Amino acid sequence: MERTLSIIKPDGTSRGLIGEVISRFEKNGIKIAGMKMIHLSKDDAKAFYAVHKERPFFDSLTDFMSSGPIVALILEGENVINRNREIMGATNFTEAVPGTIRRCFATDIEKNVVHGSDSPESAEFEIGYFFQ
Ligand code: 3AN
Repeated sequence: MERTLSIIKPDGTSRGLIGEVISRFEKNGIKIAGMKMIHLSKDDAKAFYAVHKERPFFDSLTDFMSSGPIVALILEGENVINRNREIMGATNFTEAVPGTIRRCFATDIEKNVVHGSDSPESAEFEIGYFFQ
């Protein structure tokens, strides 16, 4: 059994996609083991995305992630880190597999509705960031 962190980003919450995203996880047999709605400050977003601090999109990404409420979810299931990445689709929604969350709902490479941990190490850090 594995755990990962998913986030429904501000574009997802403001566009009424919370239920849609959660139902995709549950229909895939993934258990929701924790859930929190939070409005991150700019500093919170910078701390969460510290791994990207040298990237050119860091300032814009942290502005976006602190622009409205998000929903942080702990997902639990077998191989759930990789399964969640498959359900989300590629970072760039134009390259994402049809039927994935990002392909269906993302509007640009930044506003791509969901986040998901990409490794066991990042899952541990990211779950600990939101759920003490
Ligand atoms: P993923 O969320 O698919 O793991 P990362 O970790 O490379 O992608 O990037 C984190 C977030 O940064 C993405 N979800 C997206 O919102 C944003 N992002 C990634 N690449 C770009 C880019 N080239 N331009 C703008 N924003 C980006």
